[in-house]
Amino acid sequence: MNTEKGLVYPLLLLFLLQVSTCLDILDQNNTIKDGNLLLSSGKTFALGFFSSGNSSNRYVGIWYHQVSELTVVWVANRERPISGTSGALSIDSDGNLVLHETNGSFPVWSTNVSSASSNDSTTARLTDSGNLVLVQDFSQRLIWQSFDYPTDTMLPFMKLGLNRKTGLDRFLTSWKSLEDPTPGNCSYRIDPTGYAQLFLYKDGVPYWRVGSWIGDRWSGVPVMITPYILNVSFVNDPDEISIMYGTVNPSTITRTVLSASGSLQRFTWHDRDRQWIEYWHAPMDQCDYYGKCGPNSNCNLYIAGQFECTCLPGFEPKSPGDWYLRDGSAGCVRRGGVSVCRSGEGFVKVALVKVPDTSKASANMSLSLKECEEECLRDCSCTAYASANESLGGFGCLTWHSDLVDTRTFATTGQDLYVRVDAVELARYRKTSSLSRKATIAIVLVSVVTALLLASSFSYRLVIKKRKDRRGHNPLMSDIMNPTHLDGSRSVKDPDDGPRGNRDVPLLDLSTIASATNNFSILSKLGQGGFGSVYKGVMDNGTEIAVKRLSKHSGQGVEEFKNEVRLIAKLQHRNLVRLLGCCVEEDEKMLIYEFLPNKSLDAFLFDTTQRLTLDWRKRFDIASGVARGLLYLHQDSRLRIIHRDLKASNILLDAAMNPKISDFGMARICGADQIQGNTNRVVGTYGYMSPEYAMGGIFSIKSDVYSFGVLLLEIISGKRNTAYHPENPSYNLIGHVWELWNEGNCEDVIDESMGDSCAKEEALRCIQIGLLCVQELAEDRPNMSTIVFMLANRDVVLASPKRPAYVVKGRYHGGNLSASNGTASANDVTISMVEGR
Ligand SMILES: *[C@@H]1O[C@H](CO)[C@@H](O)[C@H](O)[C@H]1NC(C)=O
Ligand SMILES: *[C@@H]1O[C@H](CO)[C@@H](O)[C@H](O)[C@H]1NC(C)=O
Ligand SMILES: *[C@@H]1O[C@H](CO)[C@@H](O)[C@H](O)[C@H]1NC(C)=O
Ligand SMILES: *[C@@H]1O[C@H](CO)[C@@H](O)[C@H](O)[C@H]1NC(C)=O
Ligand SMILES: *[C@@H]1O[C@H](CO)[C@@H](O)[C@H](O)[C@H]1NC(C)=O
Ligand SMILES: *[C@@H]1O[C@H](CO)[C@@H](O)[C@H](O)[C@H]1NC(C)=O
Ligand SMILES: *[C@@H]1O[C@H](CO)[C@@H](O)[C@H](O)[C@H]1NC(C)=O
Ligand SMILES: *[C@@H]1O[C@H](CO)[C@@H](O)[C@H](O)[C@H]1NC(C)=O
Ligand SMILES: CC(=O)N[C@H]1CO[C@H](CO)[C@@H](O)[C@@H]1O
Repeated sequence: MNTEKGLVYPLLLLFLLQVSTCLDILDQNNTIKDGNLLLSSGKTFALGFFSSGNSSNRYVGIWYHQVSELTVVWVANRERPISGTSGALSIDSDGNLVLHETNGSFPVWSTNVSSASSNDSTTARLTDSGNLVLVQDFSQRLIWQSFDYPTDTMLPFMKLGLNRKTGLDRFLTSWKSLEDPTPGNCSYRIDPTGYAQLFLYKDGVPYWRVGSWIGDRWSGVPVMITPYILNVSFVNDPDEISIMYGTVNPSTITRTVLSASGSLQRFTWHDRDRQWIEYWHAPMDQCDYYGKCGPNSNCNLYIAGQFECTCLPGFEPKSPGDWYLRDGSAGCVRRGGVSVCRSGEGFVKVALVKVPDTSKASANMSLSLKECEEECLRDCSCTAYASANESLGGFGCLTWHSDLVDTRTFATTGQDLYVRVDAVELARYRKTSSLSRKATIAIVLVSVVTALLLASSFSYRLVIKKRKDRRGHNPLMSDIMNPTHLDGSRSVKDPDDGPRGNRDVPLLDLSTIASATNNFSILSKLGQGGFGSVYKGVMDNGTEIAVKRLSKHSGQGVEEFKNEVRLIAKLQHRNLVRLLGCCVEEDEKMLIYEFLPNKSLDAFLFDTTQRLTLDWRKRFDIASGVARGLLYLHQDSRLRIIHRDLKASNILLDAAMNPKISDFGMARICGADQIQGNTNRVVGTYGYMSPEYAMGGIFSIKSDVYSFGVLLLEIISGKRNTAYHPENPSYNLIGHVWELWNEGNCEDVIDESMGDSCAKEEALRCIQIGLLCVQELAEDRPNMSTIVFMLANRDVVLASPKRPAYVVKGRYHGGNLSASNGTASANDVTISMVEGR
């Protein structure tokens, strides 16, 4: 009897839960019991009771009603869960929303608005943006809303920030763990002190500084990757200081979550895959962590992908011993024995930075940058200045009067910070900057000459700017580059590695490789590339490997080579070929990769019979995989690798036809001198090269985006970019696609051999994405995260592509030459210096 009862009861309960009542509104006459739901009018959101993880604790929360995965965006009683299913949410006689555990007992949770108790009754309703609102029936006055009490999720149209009138401060607080809604240790809020900033705090101290709103973005987020998804409105007036996001496309389902571990993540719901896709997260790299390098110091990422602390101009390490041991946290102090007060001092510009913490800075929006300098110079306590708002070419004045904390450099976008230095330091910088100005002029001249050469002859002579060797200038850097303990050891180890990523790269003997490849016999040879030959090998244990034997004349030293390999070997992603080891012996340098039995993408795509095996779905998956691999190289890996030679023959396919990018990081491994290779050409393949790269040797992540665009168009069309000239021999595939695009005949581009498998609309979208990638101006091209997002989300409205650039043999079809070279100068040269290493 007993056992039967025990069985029937849960079944009954289950039944009750399934036939749960759904309400539209909650008023004095009804109650939401455990199992009932309150739905928003468009049924987008639901409010009800839920449990999380294995716990039997019940919480009242709001979640997406139409998303198949239970995704809670708000919790009422996060601090006081209900232990059984006896909870009930109702409106009490005061007009407040109250949650009772059992009838009549003291409420577990309440909206607790004192002014609710009036002669006017109230009604609670859930809006389609996920806001639970409590409104007086007669006056229609909003007396309470859940958007004012956010938990860990920020939804579109929800405001974060301070209402200066009422003192209400809205901020996110993480859950305690993935399964426990109790408030955790992380928060995300606006700090209004000084020049207001947005912060992510962990355990009450700053963890990541998002920075100030500087007109079009946050100072600590170099690229707003969101314009396709979210638009931001920032308000700072006497009434309030707040931010709010709106969705550009109303049908996009997106949320921003502060995870229990302190990561701010943005997701969109991808209906086809029935999953949330993260399209952005922060903090993203070492330099994002607040004050990583201590005061008066600057954190850089770009050299060897590691972070590097450098003292700001005029400062020196406070604790040189720690500094050499790569602990920069003590920061820097002003060089001893110098005066920066009325003794010929001045300012040195530090470009492309996230300006220091402004919570103690003063702002005066009515000053220009020039006036700002004068103001700062006049005041001996002023340590630095910068413009406060980057809109309209920069205006407003920020001045710092104490330590400069949490400065970092970005690769592509950043502000200029002017740091006060003494007269001697100033003279030193004046000298170097006039030198570098000369260098810039030389580069522009070289580019123009190159362009002329290109235009007048059919031969390509590509010039790569000689990178300045910055090594040795910095103690940390030399430590990375000359790790003495490597000598004689049989494996290359990263001294910086934490316990997690501690992976040694095996150093293999030349004899082992020789025997695996039959002494590099011609029969084992798989191919020949710009960097050397590739052989197939079989190790004694039967493992198949691919051996890349680099051509001998590389300007790089052995240790340097090993270091690069060590770094590259750490990149792991399902869309990258895995580097298994290396071999350095007798002026031989070899890289050992996993062997992939299927051939490269070009062998399928451009072969009349093989291409039949590539239906649309496969092609789309290959393109998406390549995009994700490239995104990882650009953004998610610590190294920020620019591939520079992305093309169909560098995309290998595994047994399941998953794409794997090969040859990434070759420019690093081989050193800059190797870039020109033995064929007198820049690394990179004609047809895949962006104009700024082909013409001026200027490469950036946007050059890879260009190559990706070409690849995408090739995948859709099944035709090589270079080999395409039906009517007009001077046109390549891009020119052809662009022509059809303008005529509205893009369907003609799609490879017929895909037959009915082709989802025409999706293919047309991909063509548009491809055209966006090959736009003439690098800044117009989307970055890889946007591309991944656009590929994954069919609802995203795509921009209209502008005219592409197509470089064909001997001719450059695009805007006028001087303009494209002129705009490429200052910033892009910086990019090549910064990212080229
Ligand atoms: C509740 O029910 C009573 C009696 O049916 C009705 O008079 C009253 O208007 C209802 N109140 C609300 C807020 O609907
Ligand atoms: C939840 O229960 C399952 C099965 O009993 C167990 O494997 C899992 O580890 C539990 N999860 C947590 C967070 O306790
Ligand atoms: C309501 O607010 C008062 C004071 O602000 C507080 O003492 C009380 O505990 C609150 N009640 C609930 C249910 O939160
Ligand atoms: C409630 O009382 C206020 C005055 O205290 C009055 O102005 C208002 O009309 C009343 N509302 C209702 C619905 O009776
Ligand atoms: C939160 O902070 C407290 C005190 O600083 C600490 O004991 C606890 O481990 C932290 N919890 C998490 C999840 O980090
Ligand atoms: C920056 O300037 C622009 C243009 O005047 C303005 O719209 C924006 O609100 C300003 N931002 C701040 C934070 O002052
Ligand atoms: C975002 O863009 C949409 C459409 O362009 C617009 O309706 C909305 O007001 C904008 N929202 C914000 C917060 O700027
Ligand atoms: C900003 O600078 C102007 C010109 O120097 C000055 O008149 C004004 O008082 C300053 N404003 C603030 C808030 O300091
Ligand atoms: C009026 C009413 O239903 N009271 C119940 C409240 O809950 C307790 C225990 O859960 C019951 O014993 C009461 O009968």
